Amino acid sequence: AASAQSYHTHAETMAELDRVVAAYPKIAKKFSIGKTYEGRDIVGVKISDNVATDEDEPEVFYQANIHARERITNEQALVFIDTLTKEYGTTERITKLVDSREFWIIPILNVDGQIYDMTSDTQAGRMWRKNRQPQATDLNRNYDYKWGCCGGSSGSPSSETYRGSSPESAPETKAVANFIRSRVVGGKQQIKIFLDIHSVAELVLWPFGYTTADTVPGELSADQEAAHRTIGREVARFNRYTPEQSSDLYITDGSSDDWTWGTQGIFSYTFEMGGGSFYPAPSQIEALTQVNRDPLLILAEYADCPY
Ligand code: 0X9
Ligand code: ZN
Repeated sequence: AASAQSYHTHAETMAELDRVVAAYPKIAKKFSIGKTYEGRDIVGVKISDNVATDEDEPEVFYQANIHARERITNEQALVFIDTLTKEYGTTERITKLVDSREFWIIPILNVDGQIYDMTSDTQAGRMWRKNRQPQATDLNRNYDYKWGCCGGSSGSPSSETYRGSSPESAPETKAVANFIRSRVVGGKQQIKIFLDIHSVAELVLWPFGYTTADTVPGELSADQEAAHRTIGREVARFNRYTPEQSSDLYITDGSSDDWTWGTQGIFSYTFEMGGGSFYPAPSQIEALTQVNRDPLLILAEYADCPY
């Protein structure tokens, strides 16, 4: 079951996804976006009514565990997948969402890093962040928008925020970007909401991270910019995280949400979950994930807002 007594290993996560798609074949289907550096599949679950058909419905994309040690984020994705499938047909709000959206949810994006972090001699984990290329790359600095332009990333492979040798030099970044680009149908991006789930600072962040400017002339309308911020502030009322533009936290270039917002026009957010450390006690999993039940539903509900 998804409400775990302990953190899911990668193998347990894959088994959980298999269980869900076997139990709910009409609304849940596995998909792979490609392979990691070490050759493992990066797997997610699509959830929708008529799940085998690409219907004309607003799409929602949630990714977790881009940073290896941020274990609670995988649990968040699994709990949400469990919620959508288990409550379909019984909770009206969820039935409506599953019927009118296509959800793409990837619980572990940084598969190699997550396995490395968890395959530790001690219970504590290795405090690993990046992927597992020989020049290990911070996937959240490797996206192809303002890459390396402005700060918060490093050109040094030993750095925790190494941006990689070029944009999308990490296979994991390239796979997810290719997948998101593939959702452009008839010239229109079908994904309307993007969320990258991190821990541990209890924040709701929105782009841009590369600049402190709160509007970017020529790229998006003032109305779009305002709606984008308003949605971020609204969901933060439910998880009680602090809402802010990501550059208010610190400058970052090449991050996931800057790319999805800046190049795809997708309303994009980053959550930093709580727990006080990268390895909160397993007994905290339920409470730490429960606070995001409404925020994850609200974001999906906004996928049809007319912007
Ligand atoms: O630095 C990061 O990648 C994120 N914090 S973490 O401690 N989880 O590593 C924050 C990223 C904030 N910036 C953007 N989302 N653009
Ligand atoms: Zn992170």
